[in-house]
Amino acid sequence: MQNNSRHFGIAAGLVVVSTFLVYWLLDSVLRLPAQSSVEAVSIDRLFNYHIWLIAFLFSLVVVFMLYALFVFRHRRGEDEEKEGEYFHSNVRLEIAWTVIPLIFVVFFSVEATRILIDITTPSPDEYVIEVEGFQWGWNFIYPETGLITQELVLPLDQPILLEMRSRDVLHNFYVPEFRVKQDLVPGQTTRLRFTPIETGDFTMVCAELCGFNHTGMQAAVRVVPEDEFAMWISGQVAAR
Ligand SMILES: [Cu+2]
Repeated sequence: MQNNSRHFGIAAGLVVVSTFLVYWLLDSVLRLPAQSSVEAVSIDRLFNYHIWLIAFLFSLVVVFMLYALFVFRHRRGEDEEKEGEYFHSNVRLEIAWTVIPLIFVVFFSVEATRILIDITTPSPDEYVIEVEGFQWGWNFIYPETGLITQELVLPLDQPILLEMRSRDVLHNFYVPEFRVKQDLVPGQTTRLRFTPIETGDFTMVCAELCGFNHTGMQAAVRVVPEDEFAMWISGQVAAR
């Protein structure tokens, strides 16, 4: 029994070391795009918790398996009939493997719900832009002026509400740097909220397989300071 807890202690230590190593490896391989919206920060935090949990669960399984394979392997000259100690049930272990996953599941449910509520709650000063998706392109309609463009220009630090409709089949609005994502559903108006926090050029891609030219269904997205946005709007209106 003394020996069992020593083996368990070593394996547990290796699980901890392996968790950090696997996390570091996944974090270096899965480089995420820049965080260019307010929402991206909390979505990435949740994503990061998942990567930690994945690193831990992977280590838990693989370390115990490899430890058993190497440390308890059959050695030359050892008794062929030798078998491990037989035991039936282990109440402490069973309680642990029920309660610990339960804590994780509850934590993830609460945290995910909290973030979902946070990123979908309307803010009072939203700037509304209508989005129309079709096979295979996008129209952006600025309701205040009736302006219709194929490039989505957004004011910096301004909460945006997209009211989205599809002319034909399912499409999906997705700018990787903003993280948020929403389907366009024929016959419905779907809404997407985010606040851009970085100026620059981005690419919006359709993220719902929608036919032959789905991969070409992209649109330029440009985030500019508020005064530049006002100038762009008046310039576009004047040029009509
Ligand atoms: Cu599409």
